[in-house]
Amino acid sequence: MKLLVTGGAGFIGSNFVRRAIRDELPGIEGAEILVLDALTYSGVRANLAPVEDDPRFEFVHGDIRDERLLDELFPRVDGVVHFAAESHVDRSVLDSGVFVETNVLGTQRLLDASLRHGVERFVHVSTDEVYGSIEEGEWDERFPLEPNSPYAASKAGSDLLARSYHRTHGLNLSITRCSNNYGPYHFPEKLIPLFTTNLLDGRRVPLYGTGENVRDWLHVDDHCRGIALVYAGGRPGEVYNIGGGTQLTNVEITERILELTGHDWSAVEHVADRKGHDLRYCVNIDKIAEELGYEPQVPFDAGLAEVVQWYRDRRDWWEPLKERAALDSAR
Ligand code: NAD
Ligand code: TDX
Repeated sequence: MKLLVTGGAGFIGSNFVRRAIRDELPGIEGAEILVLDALTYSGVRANLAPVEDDPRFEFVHGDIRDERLLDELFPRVDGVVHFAAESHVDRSVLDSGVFVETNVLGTQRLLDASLRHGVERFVHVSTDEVYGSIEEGEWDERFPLEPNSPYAASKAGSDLLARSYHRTHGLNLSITRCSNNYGPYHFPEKLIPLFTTNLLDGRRVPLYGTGENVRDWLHVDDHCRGIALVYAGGRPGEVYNIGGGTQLTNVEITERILELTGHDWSAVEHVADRKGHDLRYCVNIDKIAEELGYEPQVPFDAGLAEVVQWYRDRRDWWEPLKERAALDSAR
């Protein structure tokens, strides 16, 4: 079996690829992996260094919107796991154009190529942010989609488009909607890696608004295991929530990172809130648990401590990325 993994040089996609090649993902053991990645600012080739020389691994530098390239690659693969996206909410607030281009148009190009070349299976990696924000209770997969940020709206567009290719064309496709991930190789613009690396450098961290917003933090290993289970055993046309991590307010997660890096609240700068900031996310995971036997395995406190240690050890990975980001924003 050969899988096309789009966005395989990003945070979650590269975790999926590294672990697939090491046969750590249930149901897809032995799979060959062809990564298609445009290496945007968040795509980092070094994320794939641990598997670069494996005969089951291949990398193609290219864009999911490039139909000619897709026609070259698709005859060589059996299935698709689609991670590639613009993924940062704050960037979508500043400029949403590329979010529509990549997340909506790019997904449509992949879906059409899948039909043209008769791929056997497609998993579309969506997000819990498509549901919007929920003050209390949990979303199950039947909740209406009420995305609030342009990022979430573009993901909802691609999620619904993916669903339509199953309903209209019978494409063997399932959709995953996961909560907030954390782990190594997380690009240092998102809360956990930004705060950790700033604090390791003795710099302050920007906490938006009241800090009372709640996120459900799941280790990236658990997310990727859930995706593999859905690829191997999920029902066509179905959506599967993935989550079941640890619910924390931003104040609480900040407190833990401060402790792990040896700082106190004087390192925190209270800044203006994110526009349209979702208050709370909370997914119900009964469906994937009952149908596919999924449950999260990484305990949050141990997982977070390991991740902070990873950032201590891997300045070689994150320092150049932060320097490049600083140069880009100065332009
Ligand atoms: P990321 O930004 O780290 O990685 C995105 C990858 O996609 C990068 O390697 C980038 O180069 C690539 N890419 C972007 N545009 C491309 C294009 N046009 N053609 C080919 N490649 C392109 O993002 P991530 O956090 O790893 O997220 C991966 C997926 O998981 C996304 O679809 C995201 O919506 C979803 N998701 C993320 C989270 C989270 O907490 N990070 C949670 C749920 C779902
Ligand atoms: O500097 C910051 N200060 C701050 O208070 C940043 C970057 C974030 N925050 C807050 C905003 C959120 O309430 O922290 C929370 C987490 O923010 P992000 O790390 O940007 O994640 P979020 O907006 O929740 O979205 C993430 O989870 C769902 C991913 O980036 C998405 O790709 C995924 O779909």
